[in-house]
Amino acid sequence: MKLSFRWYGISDPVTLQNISQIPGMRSVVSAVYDVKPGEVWPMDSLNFIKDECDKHGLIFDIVESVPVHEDIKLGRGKCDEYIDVYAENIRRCAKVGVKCITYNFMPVFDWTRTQLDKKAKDGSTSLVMYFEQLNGLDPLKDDIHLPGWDASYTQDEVRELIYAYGKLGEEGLWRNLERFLTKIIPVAEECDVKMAIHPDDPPYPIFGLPRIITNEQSLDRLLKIVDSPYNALCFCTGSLGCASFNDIPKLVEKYAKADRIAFMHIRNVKLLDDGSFEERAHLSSCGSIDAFAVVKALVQNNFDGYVRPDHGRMIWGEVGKPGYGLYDRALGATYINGLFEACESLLKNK
Ligand code: DNO
Repeated sequence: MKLSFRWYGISDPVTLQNISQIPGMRSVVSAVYDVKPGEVWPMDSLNFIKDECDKHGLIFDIVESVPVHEDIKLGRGKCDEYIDVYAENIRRCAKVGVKCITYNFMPVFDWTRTQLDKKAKDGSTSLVMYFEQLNGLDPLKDDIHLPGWDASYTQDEVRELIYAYGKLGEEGLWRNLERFLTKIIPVAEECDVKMAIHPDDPPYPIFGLPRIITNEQSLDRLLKIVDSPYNALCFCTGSLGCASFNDIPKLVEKYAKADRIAFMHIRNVKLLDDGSFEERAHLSSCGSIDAFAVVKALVQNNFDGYVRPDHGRMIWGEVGKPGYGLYDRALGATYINGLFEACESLLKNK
């Protein structure tokens, strides 16, 4: 496996030097953040990230994310033009050595949480999603700004998009994903860049918006749209794992065996009785995900893709981007290294 760490660029309080000091760290996961969805990424910006990583002995070979314009997801407006721009961005990323691009096909919003700084008994804080905080909110009526949502939309734009997605429905969204992938994957193949779709987080509809990358059936359907190793998964244990219908180690085993996982996001969540969840430390005993079983399934299937520790808690007084501080993610990386070392040596000596 190739260990990686997400870096939000030069303004990230977590520096590349910090990242390079984490044992076993190989790759940097980053993106061009100052360009809107649907626009071409300047080569200068990509080269800048690459050069900065080079200086620190790290490799910039994963992008997370090249965002998919809402017109592509809705199959309207300048959809085809935006798909061409997307293809050009794949080519440009490939030019600086990128081998994997993560994206998602979630309508309007990326991940959804109701609070970003829920304090645990030990004083650490983490991201949580409590249904009791969500219920009763109606985005068509209320002025809602949930943490993590793109603040660049006005409330009227959000309402218009929610109506449009309501009309489109799940099958419409699948159709548009198919149109996107059948054009994009041949370019990815040509450029030797694996496209890794991130599952919907959480993997069920929120506010009636369709969500389609949610469970085994939908992952199978997605992979069949274009049956190519370049049409791959970013398997996020925390996103798929916050619904009790997903058996995470079983799914990892299935898709690792089929060689369709390009990128693993490893983190832990604690599922609560009403379906709410809290993000927890990476260690299996801290939450509902069996990280050992996940890593064992990867090692048994000779997984050689990318892995990154995902959201960490805020600990030791760190101030920074919720989920993306240095300390708890570095602990996660070290834990992941330990699991891989143990599983690899157990398997070798068997
Ligand atoms: C959350 C991340 C997601 C992910 C995108 C990929 O922290 O896992 O925002 O980067 O969904 O497009």
